[in-house]
Amino acid sequence: MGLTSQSTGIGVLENKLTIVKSTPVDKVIALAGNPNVGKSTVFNSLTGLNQHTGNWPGKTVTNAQGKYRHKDKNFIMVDIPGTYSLMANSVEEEVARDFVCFGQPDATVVVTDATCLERNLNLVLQTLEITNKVVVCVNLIDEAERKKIRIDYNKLSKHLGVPVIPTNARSSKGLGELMDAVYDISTKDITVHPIKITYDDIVEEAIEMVQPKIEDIAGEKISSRWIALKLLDGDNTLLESLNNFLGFNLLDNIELAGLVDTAKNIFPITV
Ligand SMILES: Nc1nc2c(ncn2[C@@H]2O[C@H](COP(=O)(O)OP(=O)(O)O)[C@@H](O)[C@H]2O)c(=O)[nH]1
Ligand SMILES: [Mg+2]
Repeated sequence: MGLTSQSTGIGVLENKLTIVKSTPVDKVIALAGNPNVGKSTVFNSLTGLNQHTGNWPGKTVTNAQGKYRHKDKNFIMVDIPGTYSLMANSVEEEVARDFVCFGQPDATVVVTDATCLERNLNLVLQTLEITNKVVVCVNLIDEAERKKIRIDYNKLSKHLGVPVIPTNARSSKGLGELMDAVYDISTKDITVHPIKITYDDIVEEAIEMVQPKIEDIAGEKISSRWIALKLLDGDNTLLESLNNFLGFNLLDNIELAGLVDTAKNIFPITV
């Protein structure tokens, strides 16, 4: 901000969400989560008065961005819409999915509710299909303690293959540790090994048919496995966003279009 401020357009749909960075090395962090898990409380505790709100470009969905400094770096926290899934069944889900996938955040924090963790893990697993750079925040631990729910965070972290940090956002407990994990994931070249969701053999074979070609065309900027799943599923809103992100129509590639058709014909599946 001020004289040193600079804006970076992040390609989300046709329009750009403007992320205001103070320096080029600022890290962009997406804050995802089911509704009512304390996402805004985490966001407000971290960013305080350093925030501004607007709408997502072309959408009547509120967007809040805020700045937080941790150690030697600035983090731009982006409060993406609260959703139960990233299946794009609503505008909120579409915006959330597009930001996690095409906004290229340096990390995504998925805030979850410790009192009903299992239900929240759905969004965590969906996010992990799109990106490796994930930190899971298990919030409302005071409520869970009150209900005598005990969670083995280390075990959960080992299972998921990404950091899992317990927090009580209302009292700011654990937020330092949360930002330590975010710092490490977004600034260091650490390799995480997130859990891989494997589907039925028939789906896996279909993915195998189309994934290498997608990787050839789209490179490493997006998860080719996830795009393969979505192409097989015929998810049109995703295709639109993907083509905008890439700057060309993926299925204009005749070889890929052929492979997708063949895979769909051989394996008539809905994933
Ligand atoms: N007890 C407790 N309440 C919390 C915690 N985090 C958030 N809350 C409360 O949970 C409610 C929903 O929080 P909010 O941040 O609006 O959730 P969001 O919908 O995910 O943005 C609010 O009343 C918060 O004060 C927490 O760690 N412990
Ligand atoms: Mg909120």
